[in-house]
Amino acid sequence: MAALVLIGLPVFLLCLGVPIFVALIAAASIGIVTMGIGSMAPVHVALFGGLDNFPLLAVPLFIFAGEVMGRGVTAQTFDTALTGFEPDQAVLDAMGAQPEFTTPIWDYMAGLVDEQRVADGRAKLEEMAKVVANIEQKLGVDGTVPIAIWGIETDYGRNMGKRSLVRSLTTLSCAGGRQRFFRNELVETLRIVQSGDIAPEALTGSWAGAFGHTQFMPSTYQRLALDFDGDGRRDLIGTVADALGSTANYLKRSGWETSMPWGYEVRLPANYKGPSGRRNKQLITQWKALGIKRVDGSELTGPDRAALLLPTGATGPAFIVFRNFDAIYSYNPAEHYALAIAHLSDRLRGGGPLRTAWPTDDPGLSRAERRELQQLLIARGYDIGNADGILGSRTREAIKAFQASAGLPADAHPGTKVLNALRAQKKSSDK
Ligand SMILES: [Ca+2]
Repeated sequence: MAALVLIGLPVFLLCLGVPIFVALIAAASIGIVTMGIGSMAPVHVALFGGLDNFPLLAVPLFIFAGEVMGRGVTAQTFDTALTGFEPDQAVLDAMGAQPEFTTPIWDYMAGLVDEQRVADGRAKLEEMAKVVANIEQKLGVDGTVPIAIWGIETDYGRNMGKRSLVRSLTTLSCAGGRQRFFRNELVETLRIVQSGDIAPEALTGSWAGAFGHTQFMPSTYQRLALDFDGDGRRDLIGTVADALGSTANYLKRSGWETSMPWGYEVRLPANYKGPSGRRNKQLITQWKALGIKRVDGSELTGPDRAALLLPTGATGPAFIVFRNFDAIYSYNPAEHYALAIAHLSDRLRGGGPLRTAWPTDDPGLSRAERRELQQLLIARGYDIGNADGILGSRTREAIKAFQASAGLPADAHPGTKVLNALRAQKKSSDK
């Protein structure tokens, strides 16, 4: 009956051309009679929320309310969380935005696995030694991998995202192309609020609803989050131990094999033309027979089934990867991402940089170098805002203009070449 009134009546009245607020009031009146005041939270929200500029959102919000009530979220939770709700246009813009540039893997890796992130991660590994040991003992997962995920997802908790999860997800539940997906995430968010595990005002994250030190989605939280420090709350924002333990639990549930490597860098025989690809698993003996060696020249070892990963074909770094690589991949299904996590975890354990160079004459920049590049551009009078290390369209335009003025190929690539050219010009002008 509740769903019928909440959904059916306003939609029916709207079809007849009745204005939205009249339809809602009508539903409210009948709702009060049939369901009691407590269930009228969605009406309250729809009528008194900040929907002035988005009147059409009242309808999906209303439909959503019916769904929420059926899934264990109380009217009080809904009302408290959503009264005064104002849609966030920036969130819709972020969802609609296309990536501006394609980033070559050498740029991607240079920014994600730079010396600063390695040094910070090694310090964190020491600081969280007890948690890491617990992860290895209780979950059987290599503790450096959740630390690496932490470092790459939020720079060890520095950038967890400041957008209200409820506001972002309510906006995406009512508008845009993936409403069904985001409605489910919103329901799970409201259930987190209702449980008291994380205070609503602390529940902030990315525009798409990922939150906490390692950026869980709310539905993932409900499935996999652990109270790893044992204080009675699963708090992935306020408690690093909970975030790391939950991330390790994610890896475990994704098939992590205890005491096994994710993989390692290898060296191909000359003119290698054999199979490759993450899904193309073969016996390790078959890879050996093709002449593939570890990068230090030793024989391949590890689990039986392995794949050969060639991110830039036969000419760049090559990797033999095992099932644990797939577990990392499942955290964020992109091979470049999984490789950055895997490589950073090796670096945290004391390993060095990749031995094989990427096939480029213009390698990528660390975050410190990106900021330096921007500072040099600003010093030359280019208006690119702050030197924040984010290489957006203004930085690219400035690079292109500088390249043209310096007689370089104007490819706008924010790499080592343009940085060195800027450094050289500064040196000569400093004299
Ligand atoms: Ca806890």
